[in-house]
Amino acid sequence: MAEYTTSQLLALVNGSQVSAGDERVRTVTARIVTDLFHTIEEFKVTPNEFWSAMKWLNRLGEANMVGLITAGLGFDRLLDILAEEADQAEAPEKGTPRAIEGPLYVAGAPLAMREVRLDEGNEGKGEVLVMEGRVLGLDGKPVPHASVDVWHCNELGRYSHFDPDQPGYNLRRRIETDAEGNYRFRSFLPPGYAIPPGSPVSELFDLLGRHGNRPAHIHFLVSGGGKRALTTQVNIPGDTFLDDDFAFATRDGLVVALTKVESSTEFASLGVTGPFTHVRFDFVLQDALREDEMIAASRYDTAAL
Ligand code: MBD
Ligand code: FE
Repeated sequence: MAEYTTSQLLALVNGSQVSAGDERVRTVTARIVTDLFHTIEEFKVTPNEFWSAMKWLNRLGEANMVGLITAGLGFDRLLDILAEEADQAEAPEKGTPRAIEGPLYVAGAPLAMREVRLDEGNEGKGEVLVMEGRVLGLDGKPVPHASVDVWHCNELGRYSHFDPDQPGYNLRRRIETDAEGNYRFRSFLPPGYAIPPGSPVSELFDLLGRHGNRPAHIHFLVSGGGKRALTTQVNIPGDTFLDDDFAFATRDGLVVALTKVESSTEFASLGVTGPFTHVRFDFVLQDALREDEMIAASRYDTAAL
């Protein structure tokens, strides 16, 4: 039995120990708990407010939306900025900029050699896009048989796997480049993304007075040749949210140039007959500093547990 002041309670929470535990986990947890104690005290957070927040956290997890709020509160971009700062000394030479993975990647998409119709089953859903280019090293040499994993949202801004109305791996493919590092695919110009209305994430965004829009983008996970695997996104120019992305994920150098083509026989193998939009984009991979950097894996696959 004991009576505690708030600071005595905090010391007990952070100091109780029956075994060594993990030093790093202890230290970081102690800091977070301390900051929260202080926030609750300083702002006189009421029990109702506190339990509303806890209820919200549970709903967030139930909705599998933790990865959406981390993006919206800037954590995903923060980790990228910190990774690049840490990189600065060891690998000052830069390839294609990285961009956040986001919460909507799914591993194991169907594999195609050199080219693919990413829009299979989505014909007529938007402006026809042909995107092509090469995977290169920093030395400008192609990376033969590189892997280009590509995914984007459907015409309603939703991603397969997370949207029950789409077939598995809709708008998700993996392309193996040819011996010269070439890839190409046909799809359609996707719209932007908006956080689902009526979700725990949109509730918080409403209370913060923020919008939940992302500009139109296409995701990539590129790897091969013993280079550092690259997670990135390209943006489609002209979008109103290009410099106002709720996930703070857009970057210079990742806005592609669109070329309108009236007719061409060059992409007959992709079923392109009428007018289409052409995009050329080369992915430049940096040298890997460590072996684990070569592995193309989603952030959740890489995470422990
Ligand atoms: C997306 O489509 C996305 O790319 C990110 C980073 C966050 C939410 C939705
Ligand atoms: Fe996305």
